[in-house]
Amino acid sequence: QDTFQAPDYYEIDDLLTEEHRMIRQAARDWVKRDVSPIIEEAAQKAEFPKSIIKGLSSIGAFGPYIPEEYGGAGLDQISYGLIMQEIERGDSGVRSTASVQSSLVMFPIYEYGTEEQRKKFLPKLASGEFMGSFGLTEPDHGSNPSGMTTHFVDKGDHYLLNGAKMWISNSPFCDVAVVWAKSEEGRIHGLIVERGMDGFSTPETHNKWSLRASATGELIFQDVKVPKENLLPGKSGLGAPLSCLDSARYGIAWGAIGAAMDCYDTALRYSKERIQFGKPIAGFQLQQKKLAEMITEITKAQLLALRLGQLKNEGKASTAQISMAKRNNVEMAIHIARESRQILGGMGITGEYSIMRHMMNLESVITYEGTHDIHLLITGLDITGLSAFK
Ligand code: TGC
Ligand code: FAD
Repeated sequence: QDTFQAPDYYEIDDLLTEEHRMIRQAARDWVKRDVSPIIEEAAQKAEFPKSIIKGLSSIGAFGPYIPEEYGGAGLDQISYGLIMQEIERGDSGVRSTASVQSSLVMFPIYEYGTEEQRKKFLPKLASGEFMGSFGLTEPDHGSNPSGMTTHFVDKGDHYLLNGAKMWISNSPFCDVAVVWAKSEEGRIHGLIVERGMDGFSTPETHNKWSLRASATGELIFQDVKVPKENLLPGKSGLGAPLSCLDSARYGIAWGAIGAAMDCYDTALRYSKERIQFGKPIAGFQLQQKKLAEMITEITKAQLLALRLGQLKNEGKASTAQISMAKRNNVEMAIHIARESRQILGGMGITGEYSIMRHMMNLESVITYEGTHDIHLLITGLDITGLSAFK
């Protein structure tokens, strides 16, 4: 890892500000110091490394763009992207933890919460004192969250919540969960459910081959009494959780570049050092084709992410544009991980190198936050005006 150089084939760094570069460097240094040395063992043991929580907070990864008065880092969208890129260079599961905390928990509380909710939860989420999870997916409703059955009933002084969420990042250790559930009228609302509420449990999902250093689990609600002040009043309907996904998907579009960079960098260095048939394998045309295609795809992905960041900063990025970047960049990364793995031959399957871990992680990343197929259909709808979902 010591020799890691971030590929910058098109001098994209020149388009960043000094502040962007400093923020990226701080994140990169932290990943190198506190994540890279421990992450392989954590993944092998399938344990979430709680030791990283403080560091994630210190580099601004919890609420990068949430205003400082609520504990956030008050940064722009490109800084947010660069932080996600550096974290995912370390591990997609670590980036997941940050994505959920920032875009799926802090964002809805900031955007749709009351001032009391903001003050109560955001500073503690920003510092990592509270960890959050986001419950949208259910056992029978993944790509089609509008069909969710988790629901709540108005009981006068509280809501009574019943149902179950599945595949929830951070659930096993979360202090708070932003949960999407239907009212008696069938309208989707966000509720803040707190650990310790009777009837609320968070069993962990075991035996994953992917995102092993991230804790995934369920959120189960059995007659949970949720105080009325825990409803997010600012927005209802499926658009509320989908707008959170816009923010998280944007971060993933950058994050995937980090995983791809790490795989490319590892494969490039290995191929120059590994001698077969009397010369470095980097000198063989088939290996050069792989490496040349990798740097080309990374460069295209960097440009896509940066332009999207500019649009986001201007408040102009559409859901469809974000969706395209998430889909393209994650597919790019998973392809590069697979090609890099081959360049390392047998060594590529070991934990001595990060590639196989990235490759397995990216199988989740290409599925969560909308599957690759769903994102193709979002673009399809955008360019044809015809919905192919239903
Ligand atoms: P559709 O009819 O398109 O939309 C329903 C309503 O929502 C509005 N809307 C949006 N509003 C704000 N922001 C957006 N991005 C919005 N997109 C849509 C829309 O205008 C409509 O409003 P209204 O007033 O007309 O009702 O909804 P649909 O049921 O047809 O579904 C569309 C579809 C399939 C694209 C959507 O359901 C979808 O994206 N499905 C994929 C599900 C998904 O991504 N789940 C992610 C779960 S969270 C997760 O994976 C976290 S992993 C995190 C980690 O570990 O890093
Ligand atoms: P399904 O929706 O059952 O899809 C199965 C297959 O069918 C896919 O290939 C899909 O592309 C395809 N398909 C579905 N509908 C269509 C269609 N209309 N046209 C064509 N093909 C279609 N969710 C949360 O709410 N919070 C989290 O924190 C969270 N974290 C996650 C962490 C991990 C590690 C994983 C794996 C998932 C996580 N998810 C989370 C859930 C994730 O968002 C869902 O897995 C994802 O949305 C897909 O849903 P599904 O798994 O039910 O697949």
